[in-house]
Amino acid sequence: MTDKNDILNGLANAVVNGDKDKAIKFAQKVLEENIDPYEAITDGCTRGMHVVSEKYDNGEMFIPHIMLSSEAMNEAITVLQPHVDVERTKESGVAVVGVILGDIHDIGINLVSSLLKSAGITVYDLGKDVPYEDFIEIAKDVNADVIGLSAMMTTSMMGMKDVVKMARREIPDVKIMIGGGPVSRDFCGEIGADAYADDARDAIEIVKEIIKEDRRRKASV
Ligand code: B12
Repeated sequence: MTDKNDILNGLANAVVNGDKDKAIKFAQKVLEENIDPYEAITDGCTRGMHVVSEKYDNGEMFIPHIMLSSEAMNEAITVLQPHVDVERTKESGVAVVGVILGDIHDIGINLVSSLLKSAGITVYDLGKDVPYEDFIEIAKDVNADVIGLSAMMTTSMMGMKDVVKMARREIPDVKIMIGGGPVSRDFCGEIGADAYADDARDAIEIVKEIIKEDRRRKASV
């Protein structure tokens, strides 16, 4: 039996050090010791990534190192994510998600996307650096209920406003949910988006609620 804190600290350190093998090893230990895998993602991997960010801000770490940390984090998430306990929705629903144009930070949206799939939602994940009109075209083609937009930079997040405008014009029934580091509930209100979540688990609950509400509304007309 190993102490939970040691395992979560080990995972965080593996991310900080960009050590893929250790990240996988500690992620496996999380499962062996029945630690909540989502807690390990937030309190292990993401905590490690915050340390990386601070070191980057202080000039102690540079981009090549952050890339190694990102890879280590992704490896750990690949082991942990299938075991995250997500309640499946009874209704079927469709989401189109992606990281907005000019932005290549996709760790967060990958997590949102895979948890949505685990919850039973059909997900079209457009990846990163996605042109605004692609969100609209694909959402139209697949008859989406929700578009999930991610941005990690103060510059790229401004494009969310354009996507909301285009969506209102072309697919007014589709709800727009936004998230990512610099995004906030206030910003969501300012650009006229429908929902904001600061974490993948909250995002799943919001999407389920949007779909439930939509089906209720359609049944009553
Ligand atoms: C990893 C990282 C990188 C990696 C990205 C690898 C990858 N595949 O994603 C690499 C090294 C490539 C990179 C590059 C750059 N980066 Co960088 N990066 C980071 C870092 C350290 C961590 C981001 C991360 O993955 N966090 C972990 C995940 C799990 O958290 P998350 O993304 O926030 O996601 C959660 C929530 O936000 C939410 N969520 C996310 N998306 C969505 C979407 C929806 C719909 C919902 C509901 C919820 C939701 O749920 C997620 C899970 O719970 C951040 C620092 C930070 N503190 O965030 C800087 C940071 C984002 N990067 C930054 C910068 C400046 C850059 C570069 C421009 C650097 C450069 N000079 O080249 C380039 C950008 C290139 C580009 N065009 O995008 C800045 C942005 C500053 C700003 N205000 O705009 C930051 C904040 C660093 C800093 N302190 O300055 N980066």
